Amino acid sequence: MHVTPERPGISQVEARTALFSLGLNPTHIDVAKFWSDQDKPDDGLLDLEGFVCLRCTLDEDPRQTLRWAFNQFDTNGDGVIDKKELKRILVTIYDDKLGDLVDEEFVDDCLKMADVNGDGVLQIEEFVDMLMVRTGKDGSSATSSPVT
Ligand SMILES: [Ca+2]
Ligand SMILES: [Ca+2]
Repeated sequence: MHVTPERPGISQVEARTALFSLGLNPTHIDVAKFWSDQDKPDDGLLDLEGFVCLRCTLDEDPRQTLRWAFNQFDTNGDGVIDKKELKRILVTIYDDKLGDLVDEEFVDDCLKMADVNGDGVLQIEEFVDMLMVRTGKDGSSATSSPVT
């Protein structure tokens, strides 16, 4: 599954299939409940952010989910998140469709903060650490080993 700007979301059936392929085993009821929690009609489509949330609710290891999300956001598949891809992530996180908050400067600042090795793009570890800190699930130092 790959959500792209041309394809804004996935259906319940696709979400369940995608979760199976990721090694999870959600029931119809789990997925349907998530849909109703999100206030979506049964045939409504889930966007990428919603799917990441759905995965998080079913998965006990958020780092695994974030690694998976990294691959979804790496839309050109070069194995790193560049500035353009990061901008899309930030717009999603802050739900900033109007672009009031997420401007070039904001993206630059976030990139600078997260880009630990200074090569101008985000490697998977930098991406995971950035979001772990941002979501408050792991406030520990970015250089320590994962908290279990
Ligand atoms: Ca990329
Ligand atoms: Ca980097």
